[in-house]
Amino acid sequence: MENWIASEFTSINLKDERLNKRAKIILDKLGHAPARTIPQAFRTWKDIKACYRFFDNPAVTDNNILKPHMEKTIERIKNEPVVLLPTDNSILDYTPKKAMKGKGEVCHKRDGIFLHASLAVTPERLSLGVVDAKLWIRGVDYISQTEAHRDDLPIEEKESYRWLEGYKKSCEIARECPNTQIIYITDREGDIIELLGEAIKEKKSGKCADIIIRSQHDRQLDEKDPDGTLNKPYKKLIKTLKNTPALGELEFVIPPSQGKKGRTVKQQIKASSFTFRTKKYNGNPTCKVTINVVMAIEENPPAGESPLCWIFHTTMSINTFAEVRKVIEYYLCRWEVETFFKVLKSGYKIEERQLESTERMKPLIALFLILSWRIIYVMMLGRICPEMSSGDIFCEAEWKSVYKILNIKEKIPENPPTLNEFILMIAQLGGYVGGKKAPPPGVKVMWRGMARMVDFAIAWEAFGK
Ligand SMILES: [Mn+2]
Repeated sequence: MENWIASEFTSINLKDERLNKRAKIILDKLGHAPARTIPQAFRTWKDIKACYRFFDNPAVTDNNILKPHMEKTIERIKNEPVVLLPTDNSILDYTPKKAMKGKGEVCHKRDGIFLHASLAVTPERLSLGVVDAKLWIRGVDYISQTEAHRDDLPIEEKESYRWLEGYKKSCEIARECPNTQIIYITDREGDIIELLGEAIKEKKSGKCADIIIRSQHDRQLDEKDPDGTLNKPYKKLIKTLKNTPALGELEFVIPPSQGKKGRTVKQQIKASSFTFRTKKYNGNPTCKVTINVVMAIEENPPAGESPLCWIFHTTMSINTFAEVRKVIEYYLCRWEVETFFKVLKSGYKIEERQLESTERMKPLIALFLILSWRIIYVMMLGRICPEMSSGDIFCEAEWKSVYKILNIKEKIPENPPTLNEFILMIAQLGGYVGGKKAPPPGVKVMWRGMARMVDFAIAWEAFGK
């Protein structure tokens, strides 16, 4: 078994020592076989049956599986001065799995499970682990409700409450890690007035998580508009922000994609504090929320291009250009949670897997969340700590077998290669063609390479060195 699994699962408690042991074996086996089904991964009928029985056990829940990993993640967070918690929602579509019980609607005519997860990431984009993961199924009454009815529900009963729960969890982590600044990050879906209000309230009461939320709504400000009309007497956020003087400029290059040429983008950076007037705030009419807002806007896009514009709500300070730039840079790390979902779906093929019911799927998905994190973690660690020894991350059978396969005529060195060298070797096994100008290996070659590495390591252990 790989070392990291034993250490990641030290505190696992499924109320039965045999189940604890089985959890480690299953994680190890599944990790070895990114695209293989359970029967392919376990080979013998006895092991396959033991695996299915494991997921049948009521003590085996997604929360119990994730708990030890989350505890380890908290330990890793404590060593960092700043940790970002990008959060997102993802659809696990099980429509073709007709026999799977307990599914719910995920979008029009499709059914499956929703996953709402927060990943812990450093500003250098090293992913530390999963700190929050909710696997949930939409109730049947949702479909019969009208949109107006859903709008009127108290926030606790809305589906969007998950974004608020994620923030509350981030605050708990912030209090558990007193020396780390924790920042909760969401895309436009998190632009919910109750969430902004909650973050402001928490900020006043002491140690909590900060937020960076991409804005979705052109909110009404608590300022009379001299050009306003009887129906629209108040100023609006976007127009007012546009008229704010710029603090500075950001320049970057967007690479070409989907038939579009790449181009250089110049954005003006603006920031100010605003008070929003809200129509509804958890049942209270016209409540006011004051929060910092950052805008990055392309004022002169090339002809035919629509201007690139981002607006963020944040509790972080925005007094200087450097501080504002940090808000934008941190937001861009949100991409890591997308990568994480990509590994889960394309790498570990989570939507192609099937157990009897969604209740049994949940702990299986939880195991794959841990494995998906691991791939991203190792890949980024190689970029951030290139000189670290690969022996700290990989076992002897792994690094030695890979070295030998790629350098068939050479003698295996006494000391393991550096992590960076070794990651390039794994990537090579996954089909990566390096070279001076090549970008560093991505997740796809990594999961392919790691799957092959594990097979070599097994052979290495079995057939001698
Ligand atoms: Mn989203």
